[in-house]
Amino acid sequence: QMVSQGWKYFKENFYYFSHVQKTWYSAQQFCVSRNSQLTSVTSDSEQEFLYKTAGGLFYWIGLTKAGTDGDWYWVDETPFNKVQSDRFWIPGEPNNLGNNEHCANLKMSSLQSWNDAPCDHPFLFICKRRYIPSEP
Ligand code: 2F8
Ligand code: CA
Repeated sequence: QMVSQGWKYFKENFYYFSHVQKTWYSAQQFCVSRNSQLTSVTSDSEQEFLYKTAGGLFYWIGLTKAGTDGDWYWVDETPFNKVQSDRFWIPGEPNNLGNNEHCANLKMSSLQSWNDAPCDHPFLFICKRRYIPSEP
């Protein structure tokens, strides 16, 4: 049923690749309205699934900055592992261009695919919702 609405299943989660562009927070609100959140990324296989499905288009993911130190965190409350996540940034990113790039998107069709960009810029976006099939 979710599949017929465009959701794609991968390893215990459903993912929704939007066809319209929204700002980061508006995208997150849309995801929440669909019982989901902007996607976290916690493994090579998940990153590979996402960039291959993204097909080179730019998509917001659920990574943004908090606090005075500007530490990155996942909006779905998955703990952000900086050491394990560093390899997913495009070389030279995050560069906080114009001191105004506090949200991250998937930009390249590669394991090194993340860029930080202005949160108020409209991009496509990816929602993620946990789904574990249970016995009937
Ligand atoms: O060259 C990398 C640089 O490219 C763009 O700025 C020119 C990106 N801006 C947006 O996506 C809005 C930067 O984030 C990126 O670092
Ligand atoms: Ca950047």
